Amino acid sequence: MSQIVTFEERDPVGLICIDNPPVNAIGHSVRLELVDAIARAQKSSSITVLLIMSSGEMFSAGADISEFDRPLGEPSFQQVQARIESCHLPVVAAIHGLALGGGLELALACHYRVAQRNARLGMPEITLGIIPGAGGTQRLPRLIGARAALNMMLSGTPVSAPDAKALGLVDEVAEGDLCDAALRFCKRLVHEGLGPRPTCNRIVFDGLDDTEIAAALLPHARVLKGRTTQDLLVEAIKASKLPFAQGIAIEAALAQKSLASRESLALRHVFFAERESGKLSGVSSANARQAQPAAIRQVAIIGSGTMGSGIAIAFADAGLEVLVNDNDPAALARSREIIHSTYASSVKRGRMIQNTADERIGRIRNTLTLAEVADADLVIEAVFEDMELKNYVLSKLDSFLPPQRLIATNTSTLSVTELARATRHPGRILGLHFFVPAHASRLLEIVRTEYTSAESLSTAFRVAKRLKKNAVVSRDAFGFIGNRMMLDGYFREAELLLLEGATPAQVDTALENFGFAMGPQRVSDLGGNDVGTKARVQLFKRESRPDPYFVIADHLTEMERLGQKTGRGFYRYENGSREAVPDWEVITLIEKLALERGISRREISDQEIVERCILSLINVGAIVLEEGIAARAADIDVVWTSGYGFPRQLGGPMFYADTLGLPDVLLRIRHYHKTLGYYWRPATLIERLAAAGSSFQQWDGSSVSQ
Ligand code: T1G
Repeated sequence: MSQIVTFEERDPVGLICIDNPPVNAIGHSVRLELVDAIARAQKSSSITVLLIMSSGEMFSAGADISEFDRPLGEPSFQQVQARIESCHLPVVAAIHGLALGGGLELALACHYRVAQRNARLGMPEITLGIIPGAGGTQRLPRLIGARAALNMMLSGTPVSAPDAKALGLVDEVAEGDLCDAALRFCKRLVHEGLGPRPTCNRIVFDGLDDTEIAAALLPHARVLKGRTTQDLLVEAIKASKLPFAQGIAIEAALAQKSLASRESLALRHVFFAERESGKLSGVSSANARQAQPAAIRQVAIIGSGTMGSGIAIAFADAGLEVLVNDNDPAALARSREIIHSTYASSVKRGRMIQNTADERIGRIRNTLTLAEVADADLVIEAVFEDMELKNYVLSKLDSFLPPQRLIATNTSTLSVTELARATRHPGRILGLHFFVPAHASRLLEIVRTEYTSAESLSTAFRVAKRLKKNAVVSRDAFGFIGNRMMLDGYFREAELLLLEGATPAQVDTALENFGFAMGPQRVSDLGGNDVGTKARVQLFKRESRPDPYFVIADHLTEMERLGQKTGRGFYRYENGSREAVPDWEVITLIEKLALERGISRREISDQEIVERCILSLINVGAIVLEEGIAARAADIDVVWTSGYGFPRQLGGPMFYADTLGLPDVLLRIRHYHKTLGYYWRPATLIERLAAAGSSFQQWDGSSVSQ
């Protein structure tokens, strides 16, 4: 069995190195071998200081998350750390790349820490719905204070090595080769006669009263909405004031509680779902898996509207050269303004320094000449949503770009198959469906057709990874995955509830209390009701839908109530504010539309609103799986949690359905099928899984293995 933890003597230093690719996760075998290496070091007569470091990309991404669903084998983290902390030799951790979660906690148990200048150190456990469980809530406050420790653990965002030094988290920021710098540091310790310095013996130098805790929680309120992990975290950090043994016992109990929580099960599901969805292996045959992605250095965007400009920013942010083409100089000028103002607001919000903004803007060039995109490694068409225009652009590109060069369309409604079929090389055409705002939304739907080649798919996956976006493959169909479920399920039901008596504010509030970042009517007003109407007109060229299907939104568009951009939509927006004010004119319109359709209006409970909107989402999601449009239920969860604001702590609509239990889900869907009509016909997949006592997760396991 290959060793993942090695030990060598470099007198007077004992060098322990972790080598567990890809992220040096500290799983059971790493803990076992660490204890063994420490024991060997302690037996050695020649070494007087111990150095722990890792090879590969990073120090460690923490505990092995894939081990969480089973009892953790001995030695535990605490046992490994006790060996380090009580070691009679001074123990130094040398940190490069990332030291996250249990990885940082391992370093905290060491007596000294040296970090490479570009290293980053963080406690991201809260993003997994857990609290640090390897002493982090007890040792970090002892090093940097309770307030700073709470902030680091609430944000989950790593700090840079220089900031860590300023906080007192690391003792030295190393320049140049880390191993050399760390060995020098160790020898200096020996020379200066500096011995072990157990972190557990330190005292927390500051306190945390309720005002400070509330102040610390405030900046994270939006991200932590509907979450509970932060409460356990505060309790654990408060315990750091107690003697270490007591505090660590309290942390262990709270960590166990967080690990068993539904919130953590859901967030861990999303963690792995996001990693699985981005793999070709999940969506193609064995030989296709060998397909080599093309190298992408320069990207060209055809069409400089809002989406085109946002996509250009996304690629510039990823370090690529971008060429934006449009045949309208005024449009190119407007695009430039959008790009400049987007970066200006990032600088203003302190998310980026001016130099970086200038450098990225500098990477985006405009051209009026289509032929100039010939050297681009990838060309993305983002012109107006019109089949004829897109066909013209793709045929033009197809006529002069080399046959293997990937051409993508950013269409959200049109048939990618039809667009591909109109070219000479349909295999190199696919959809790259970005979401508004294209530079910030984490979701990218990769739309494949029956022609799409494995090379094109593999290149698209590489592009998504480079853009740090969650890629999800959709077969080409009406609305792909996300919009299909939104239109035929979630938003549709929201509109019908309005016709039956609920108000826009009631529907939005009910779903925001459920956990959505923003309710459907407010989202529609933000994106523009006209955008929805135009998209449906295009979609209906593929498949139609019977009335009432978005009659309210389409009437608002006719009335020029387009949403925030016109100050009136489902709500009124006074003087350009984003605050949604209910508007009786809309209620009057809804009452009229309901009367015309013989729909009787009644009191509707928030519970019914949430149930109907979420169950319709789940039901259409199951149909999308049945039709093979999405490959996995977990992919649908990635689409909705990273692109449509579905609460991550519920795991996405399909995972949520599993937590409700498919037999109960089916029962309620059948109830609505009886009371509301045909479009609530239960998906066969739900009927099958419920009858078999199975779940979407099990279905994924079986379907992927097919
Ligand atoms: N455990 C197990 N597998 C992990 C892992 C981990 N901690 N981190 C990454 N992987 C796998 C991942 O699934 C993927 O596998 C591969 O590594 C590459 O990851 C006790 C309890 C480090 C920033 O929350 O944020 O410590 O798909 O595709 O984009 O208190 O991974 O190839 O088979 O994401 O370069 C706390 C989680 C754990 C960090 C790298 N740590 N990881 O991103 O690569 S809880 C975290 C990340 C803990 C203690 C507690 C990212 C990354 P595969 P990747 P990347």
